[in-house]
Amino acid sequence: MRSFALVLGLAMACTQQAAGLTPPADAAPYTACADITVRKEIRSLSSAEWKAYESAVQQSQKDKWVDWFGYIHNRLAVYAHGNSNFFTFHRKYTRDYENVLKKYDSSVVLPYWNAMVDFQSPSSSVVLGSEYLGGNGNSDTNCVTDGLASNWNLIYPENHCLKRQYSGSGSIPAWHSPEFITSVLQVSKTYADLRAGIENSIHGAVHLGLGGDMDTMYSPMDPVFWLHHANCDRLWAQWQAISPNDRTYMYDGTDSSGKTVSLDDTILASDVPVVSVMRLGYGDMCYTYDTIQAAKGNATALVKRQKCNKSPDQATQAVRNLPPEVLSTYYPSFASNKAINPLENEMPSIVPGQPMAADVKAAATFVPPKPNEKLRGKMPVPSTLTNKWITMMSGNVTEVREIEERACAMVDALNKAGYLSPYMVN
Ligand SMILES: [Cu+2]
Repeated sequence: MRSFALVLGLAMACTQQAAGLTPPADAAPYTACADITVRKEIRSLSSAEWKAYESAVQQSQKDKWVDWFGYIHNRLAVYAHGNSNFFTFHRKYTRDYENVLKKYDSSVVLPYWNAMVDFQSPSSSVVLGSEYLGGNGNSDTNCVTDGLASNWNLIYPENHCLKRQYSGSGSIPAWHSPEFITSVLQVSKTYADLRAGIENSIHGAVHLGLGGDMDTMYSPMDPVFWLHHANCDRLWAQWQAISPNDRTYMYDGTDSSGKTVSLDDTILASDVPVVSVMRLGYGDMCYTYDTIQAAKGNATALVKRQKCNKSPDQATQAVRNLPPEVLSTYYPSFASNKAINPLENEMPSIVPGQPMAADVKAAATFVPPKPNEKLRGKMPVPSTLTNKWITMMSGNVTEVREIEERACAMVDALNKAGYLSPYMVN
């Protein structure tokens, strides 16, 4: 195994010492990054970007970094899940892995996977296709035999092949829609609200739906983990950016021991304070996301996608036309008549079935599918978390079930209103 000291050294070299506590948003103690890279949705990567990413990931596996990150995650299971450490730990941790990839190729930027747009039929996503991250494991052994992680042999916690075992006998049951996550972004008033809303919904559903290694505490060994966690991190960053003055340093709730969290808590495995990861674009957090950049008006990556797809405004309009009582319960920002803040709107222009831009030929001829009229009022309720998973995640069953009830009630309300999700095309 690669030396642990090297990893810690890398993590520490990339950060600075804490200079103060509870800084207001306009007085960050970390210096602004000279270069800020933009994490893009995986389907937006060019062929060259995809190849560079794939190659760096392969090398990180050969050099056993993948095993190392699996080991760290397993060791910190209780600390990092089911409490306020969830977002802060995983932000630092995914950044550390991205920094490892940059050692192989400094041009590499971690992509994210917006799994919500694939909610109706996750296993049909091109992201889980054999040219990209690969699909379900083999029916006998559950070993993944296609895609980026095809036939990966891992040594932690013992010698094994990378496994996936879709939870719906050969496919993945529906998970959380862009409509639900849009609602979570709009109704969450505190950091703790948002953490509970994301960790217990799409976060858990993707882990459980893919199964195999993703359904263990060494789940980072599956490359899907990083794209999925970048997506969760994006949702936090986007929520912060909605109201940066209040939310950049908003950190509340409790940690795994029940203690109220603080910005000067140390993030385990990296020894940096929480305050150092709160603000993207500062310290070692030299990245942002395409959706945040687009909201600020610098939208090159998104504009490209919108050219061939329907305007995201059309998708949003369908939600805005919901009855006022549904809007005020689930979409308070849409209910108030003010102009829509794109950061509060998780209805992207990516559509199910959309090919990777890296697949130049398929992308050029792609015709976005129309929503299936027969499914009007028939949005599926997202899958729920198992007790086994909640226990493994040190989750709070009451908190999880409350989020699940909200998800179910929202789907009911949308269906009663005769809503047809633009992402339901099958
Ligand atoms: Cu985790």
